[in-house]
Amino acid sequence: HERRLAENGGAGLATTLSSDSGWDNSIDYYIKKQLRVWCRHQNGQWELGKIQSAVRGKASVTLLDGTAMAVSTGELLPANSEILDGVDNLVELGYLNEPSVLCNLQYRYHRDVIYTMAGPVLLAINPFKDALIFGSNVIMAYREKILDSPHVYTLADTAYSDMMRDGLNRSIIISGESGAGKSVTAKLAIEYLVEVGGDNSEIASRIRESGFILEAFGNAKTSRNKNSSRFGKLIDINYDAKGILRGACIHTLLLEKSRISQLSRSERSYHVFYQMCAGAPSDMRDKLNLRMASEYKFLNQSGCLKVHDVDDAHNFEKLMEAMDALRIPHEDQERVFKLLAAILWLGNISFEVTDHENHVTVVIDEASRSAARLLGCKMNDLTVALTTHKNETLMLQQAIDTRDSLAKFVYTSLFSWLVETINRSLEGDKKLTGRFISILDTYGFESLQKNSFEQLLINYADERLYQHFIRHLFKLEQEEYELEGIDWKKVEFVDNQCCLDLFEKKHVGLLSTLDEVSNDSEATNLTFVNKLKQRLSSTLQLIDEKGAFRVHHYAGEVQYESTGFLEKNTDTLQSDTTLFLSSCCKNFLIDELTSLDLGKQTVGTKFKGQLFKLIQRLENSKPHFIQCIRPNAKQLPGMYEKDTVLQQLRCNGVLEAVKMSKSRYPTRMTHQEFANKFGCLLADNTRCQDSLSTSIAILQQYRVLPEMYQLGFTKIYFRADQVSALEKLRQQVMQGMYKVENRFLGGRV
Ligand code: AOV
Repeated sequence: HERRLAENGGAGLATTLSSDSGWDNSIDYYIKKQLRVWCRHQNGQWELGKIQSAVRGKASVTLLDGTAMAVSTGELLPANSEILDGVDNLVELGYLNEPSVLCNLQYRYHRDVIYTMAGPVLLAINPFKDALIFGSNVIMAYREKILDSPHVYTLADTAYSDMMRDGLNRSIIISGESGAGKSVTAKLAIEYLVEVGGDNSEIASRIRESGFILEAFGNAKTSRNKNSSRFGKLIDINYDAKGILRGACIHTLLLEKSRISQLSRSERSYHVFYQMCAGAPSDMRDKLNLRMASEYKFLNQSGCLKVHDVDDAHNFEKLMEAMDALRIPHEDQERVFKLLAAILWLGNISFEVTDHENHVTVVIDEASRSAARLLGCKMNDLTVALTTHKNETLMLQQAIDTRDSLAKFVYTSLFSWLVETINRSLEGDKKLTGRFISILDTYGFESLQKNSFEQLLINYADERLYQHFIRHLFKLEQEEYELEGIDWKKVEFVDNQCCLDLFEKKHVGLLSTLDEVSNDSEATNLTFVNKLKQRLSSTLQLIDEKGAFRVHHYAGEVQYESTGFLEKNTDTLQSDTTLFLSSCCKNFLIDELTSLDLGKQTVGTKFKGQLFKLIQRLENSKPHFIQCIRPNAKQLPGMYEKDTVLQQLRCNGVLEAVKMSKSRYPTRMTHQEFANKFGCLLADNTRCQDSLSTSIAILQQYRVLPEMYQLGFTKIYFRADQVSALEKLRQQVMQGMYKVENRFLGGRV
């Protein structure tokens, strides 16, 4: 009876909440045995209790604290028994309803156990404090299997061991909302993978230090995360055939550039600016004419210059050390800081209106002089570049946009140069070949008060990754079962293909529409909105005439303000500014910079291209998934907000993955393989001609329970651990320890 209940209860979240078939009939059983149930309060929270009596849909329940409650039986759900409190893998839970899952994770979280397996997926709940479960000693313990509880180290170890066993590349894909802990988790995985690769301490330390540099240049404080990655990255860790670390290579996804010139309230620009302003030694300050962060408009506009518990000056020292560790030459380092200071001074440049048509000229002051000097150009060239376009004098707003665009261009080019430089340093002595484990850490889903083009791209990337997740965990497997004609109850999951089509469809998708409008020089934001109107779909909803629209993402609905989309997508000023840079600069990285980013593609198309390349790399490897969860919105330790967790569990597909692994057939072999391998277990006179009949004879003779396997058209599918007993027997036969007889053995294997 309990098993039947467990099967019903394990049928997944949606079903358990709407209809727990079998549950109604078993309430008497729960009363008789005084088993625990979940009881929903009026405030929506679930609490544990025991049913005392139930009549016509009304139950009287005693909660664990002794309080009596009268509820409708619809507000009750079966709870798992105490022995299942805090299980390592959610698959072990008989009931997989929402309160059971939430409670299991909470039970662990309050004991500082932040990792739990959800079938094949590792869940990581952000502790927002040092959980003291990381570092060399812990790595060693996991490596030597002294510890084997769910952990990012266990997952990394499996990826490494699997790669060594079969020689195939692996990937570790880390998802979760902004602030859920993806970057920290990626760092821990890398730490482990570097350590197990032994023996190459030089490369190992370069990989570690490169993370710090990229963080300084690519991370910033946002409203949701004080160290938010504003770019996506895939890092390939490379090993030789013996499993020794050889090098690494980093691929990045578009850095958010608007942050250079525009900050939302209480957010910061990239860490490196504050680090430099706070920590540069005096000779460097003189050379760069450097001031404190509060004196630069690009930094002081948001009213936030410091991050709690972060020592920018100290981090600047660490940054310099990291650059040294990567052997970035000192001249290049100097150039980098010169460009950073130039960007800050650019932001302080102001304009003077010279006529009634609002045409402007640059104010010649400390800001413009410093910017010109640091960029290495003549004052006049800078003035011309900032105030004219195709020989026409610009108006105030255009000049400001040109100035900001120049600053953004220099920064993003600098970032690309840095990634290339880091990659050269991580490449080791030869070109990287051999095996890889790739770790993917991108920006997480964002739904802010005001969402713009940047959020649109970030959330699009998140959709693509979710599709990768469901493709590997559900789609491919279920397709195979269908093709093989297996009797299989389909696991329902949210397929976001519709939303991806909205973005990607040729000619009519969001990105194509945006490009089409961007290419039309007469077009305005309204043109874009009107085009959207014609192409609306079920996942897109237009909100107002100004161009606000809503997209139904798998992770939630987001409203975007389309103002500025066209400009951000085309980056029209780029070719002019690039021309200026290449004509005026002598002693900089700028030669490299200008050659880097000259493509004529729109930002959206380029982003899509980069994203596809990353996904393609992932497709060529076997994936391991980690889902990070943000337990509260305040970034505080010890605070587990059930609603916040639930909202993430409901859309990230994890519970469906558990359900899937409960009913999966993980071991599979073709009839031929099975017959060849285990044919030796049949006596000569029971062997058959064809592999299917041989396979059936083996299964019958050794009485493998019918629910433990399924016969497909070409393959046999087994539940977990079913083949190992046959495997053992086979070995005994091979070693002559077991003789196959021409009769049934009379027992199950
Ligand atoms: P994210 O990568 O998911 O956000 P982070 O990895 O930056 O999130 O984590 C946010 C913050 O949570 C970190 O700065 C740490 O303070 C804390 N944290 C996360 N994981 C751990 C851990 N395992 N142990 C201790 N503290 C942790 V974004 O990059 O915004 O999408 O773009």
